[in-house]
Amino acid sequence: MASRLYSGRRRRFMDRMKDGVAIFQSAPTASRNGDVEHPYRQDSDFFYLTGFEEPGAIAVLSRSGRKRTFTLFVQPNDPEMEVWTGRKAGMDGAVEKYGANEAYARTEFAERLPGILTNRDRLYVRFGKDTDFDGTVTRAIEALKAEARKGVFGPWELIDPRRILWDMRLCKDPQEIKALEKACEITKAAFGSAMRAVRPGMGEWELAAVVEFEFRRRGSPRIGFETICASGANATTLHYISNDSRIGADYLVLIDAGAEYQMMTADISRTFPASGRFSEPGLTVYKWVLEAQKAAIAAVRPGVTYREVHETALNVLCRGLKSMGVLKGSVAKIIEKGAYQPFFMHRIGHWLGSDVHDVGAYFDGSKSIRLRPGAVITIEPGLYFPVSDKSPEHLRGIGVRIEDDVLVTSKGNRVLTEGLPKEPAEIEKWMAGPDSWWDGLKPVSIKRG
Ligand SMILES: [Mn+2]
Repeated sequence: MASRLYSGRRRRFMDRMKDGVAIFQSAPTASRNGDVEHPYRQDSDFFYLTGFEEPGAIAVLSRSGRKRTFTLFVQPNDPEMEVWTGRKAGMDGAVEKYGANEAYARTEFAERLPGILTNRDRLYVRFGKDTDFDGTVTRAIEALKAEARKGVFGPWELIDPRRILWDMRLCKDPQEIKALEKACEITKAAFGSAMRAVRPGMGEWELAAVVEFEFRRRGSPRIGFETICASGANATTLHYISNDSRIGADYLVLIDAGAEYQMMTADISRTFPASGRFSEPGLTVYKWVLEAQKAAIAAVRPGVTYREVHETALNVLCRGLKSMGVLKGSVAKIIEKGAYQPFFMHRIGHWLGSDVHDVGAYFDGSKSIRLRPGAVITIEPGLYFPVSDKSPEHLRGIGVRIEDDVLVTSKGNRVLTEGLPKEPAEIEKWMAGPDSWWDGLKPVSIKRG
């Protein structure tokens, strides 16, 4: 079943490539310390085309007229090693489970590559990630060129396959959307729990643990990126991940986190008061960010440029900065001079998918790209007032970001993270909810009835 999904993607990739060979490499393993490795996660491109999650693999796609083949090089079965590491797919699994036409041991790749490339015009390959792999490929090409007098040639054209693949990955297929919906559902539940679990005086690390605990127990194998749990002035650091301060009673807490599910990650930010009640001046800042976020979401539809969505939010934020007395002059002038930049220094959002900052172009030449149905974009305006004399005194230490995940549909958009409170009154009501998260801990992995 699942293998059909990946064979469909391979077919669509090969439809777009010219006659030739395309080679993809799995993600490398990474040493952590001693003989311990970091948890393994497959390369997003490799997974997209193969569904194969083991390290030490290479996929070869070949197109020659109407003939198309898929070859996998994998780690062979090794009963002695598998006592330690668990069962591997091996060559049989590569064929039976992953739909390869042929499968070989990874160790045979260098030896077989010249044969694979013989008299093929084009090679689609990504260089620059692994010098051993790069060397193997370039040696094979040079070896074939050395045989020119025998009528043998190797690929003349080297093409980066990401040009095709990243365009494919930008517009999600139904299975990707389904996985993303589940990732969003898990992430929403975790944020809901965190809002009810927060207590003044608690460590940011503990609140971050609540979020990740909810991710894991709801079936997410891993986080999509490091959890940001930033209270008070820490929220003015965009990618604050040390999560090692205590949450003050009058602080706002900014959580930016995402669960991964079937290799797709959600990415949500919410900002809420540790006390459960918003207070000034944080509330006013919050309301402006929320208005900007809603305006930007409303602007998301096919044909609109990324830049237009960004500027929709930017306009509202600049009106807010003016209204709060942070900046003076007309909104047009504020934007022209970039006077808002100390307080809003990032863009409206990014493509979302298998990578949190997902692949796909933002520009077509020098022009901002137009949104296409199937693309998923985060909409995450923020206002940040670092503790410095650049910020007005009464706003120092306030950081607010509100982020939802928005699918571009044929007619407009669908917010995949819909339903997680973000209106101030909704947040307060949710946080005052009757059941304490701490008392209500029950397993979710046991199905009853
Ligand atoms: Mn984001």
